[in-house]
Amino acid sequence: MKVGIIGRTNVGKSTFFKALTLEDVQIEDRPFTTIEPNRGIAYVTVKCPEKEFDTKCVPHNSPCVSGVRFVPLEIIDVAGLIEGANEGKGLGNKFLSDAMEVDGLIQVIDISGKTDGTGNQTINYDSKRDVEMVRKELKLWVKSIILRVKLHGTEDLSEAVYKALSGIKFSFNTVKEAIKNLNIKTLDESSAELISDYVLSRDKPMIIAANKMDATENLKERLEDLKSNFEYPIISCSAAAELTLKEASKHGFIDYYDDSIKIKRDLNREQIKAIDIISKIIKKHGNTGVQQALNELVFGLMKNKVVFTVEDEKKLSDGRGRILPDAYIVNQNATPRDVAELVHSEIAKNYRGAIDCRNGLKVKNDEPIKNCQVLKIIV
Ligand SMILES: Nc1nc2c(ncn2[C@@H]2O[C@H](COP(=O)(O)OP(=O)(O)OP(=O)(O)O)[C@@H](O)[C@H]2O)c(=O)[nH]1
Ligand SMILES: [Mg+2]
Repeated sequence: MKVGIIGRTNVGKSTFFKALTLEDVQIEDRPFTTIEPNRGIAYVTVKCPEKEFDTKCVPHNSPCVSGVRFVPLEIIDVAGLIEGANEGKGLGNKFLSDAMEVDGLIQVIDISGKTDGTGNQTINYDSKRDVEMVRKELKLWVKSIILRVKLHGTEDLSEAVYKALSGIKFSFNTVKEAIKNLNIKTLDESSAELISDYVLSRDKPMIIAANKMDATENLKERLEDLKSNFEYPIISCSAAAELTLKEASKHGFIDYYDDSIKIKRDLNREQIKAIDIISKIIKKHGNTGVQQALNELVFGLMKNKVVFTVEDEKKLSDGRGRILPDAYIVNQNATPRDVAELVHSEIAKNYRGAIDCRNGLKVKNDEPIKNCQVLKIIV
C-alpha cells in the first residue's frame, strides 16, 4: 500500500509528509523546495485487539501506543505541480510518474489563500483553482501517455493501453472496463481523455487535505466553497502544528497522544507560546487533521481494512512468541489467500486455508476479510 502526497508548490506537502514520517526533509517558504521525491513510512491507526482478547500485544511490524495500533504504509512526497506540468513546465513531468506509482493520493492545498498558483505570497487566493489545476494536469498527462500507444496488428486495445499505463499502477480490469463502458474503438484526443478520466477516478482515489487551517479566519466559508464544488472528501488540517507536536513529543518535551497535549519538561517562553497556540487550534478543531486525513483516505475513501496475522491461534503469537505481532492493510475485497501473499510468498505457495481467531472457525477461501480480523494462515 502506497500513498502519494501531491499538490501545487509551497502548500505544505513536505511538512505534511514530515509530520507523518518524521523523516528529515527540506521545508521552506519558497516554491520548488522539493525536487527529488521524499519516501518514508507513515501509519494508519486502528484499535489494537489486545484488550478484546485480554492479552498484551508484543508488536513486530506495527507499533502499539496505549491500545492504538499504528499500521505501516509507504508514503511519497513529490515536487510541487504548476500549470503546464504535463508539458514539462516547472519541474516537468518526471515527478508525475513518481506521484503515480501509488494506490491513493492526498492532494494538499493551502486553505489560507496566502500563496498563489506559483507558490508566492498573496492574499485571498482561491484554492479551488489548485484543485482544478491538479485534476487537469493529471488528466492531460495520463492522456498523453495513452495517445502514445501504437497498436500492432490485431493487438487488443485494452491490452495496449494497459501496457502503456502499467508502470504507473493502473489495473488491467480498470482499463478494460473503461474501454468497454465508454464504448471506445479507436484512440484519439477525445477518447484518450475519456479513458484518462475514467482510470484516474477509479485507480487513484484522492482526498483533499486543506492545510494551513491555522492561518485563516475564514476556514468555514472556504471549506464550504470547496465542498460545494468538488466531490473529493476534504479534511482541514495544520501540518505545521502536527509537526511541532510530533517533534516536541519525540524530544521528550510533551506527551502528545490522542489529540491531547501534556507538558513534561520546563519549556522556555517561546516554546510555551508555540504549544499554547497549537493547543488552541486543537481545542477549536478537535485535532490537527493530519492523521485524520490519512485515515480518511485509506479507510473512508478506499475502504481498505486491517488484518492481524498470527501463527498460533490459541496464544495469538508468531513463531517467536510475539503476541498479535503483525498488522497489514488490505483492500476491501481481499481474501485470506491475498493476506497469505502479503505475509510471505512461501506462505502463499503452501496456503491451505485460514482460521478466524475470534471464533476458531475456518474462513472460506473466497470470503473477504473483515476489518481487524485476526487470522491464522494454515500452511
Ligand atoms: N501556517 C502554516 N504554515 C505551514 C503549514 N504547513 C506548512 N507550512 C509552511 O509552508 C511553507 C512551505 O512548506 P513545504 O512543506 O516546504 O511546502 P511544499 O508544498 O512541500 O513545497 P514545495 O516542495 O516547494 O512544492 C513552509 O514555510 C512551511 O512552514 C501549516 O499547517 N500552517
Ligand atoms: Mg516539498
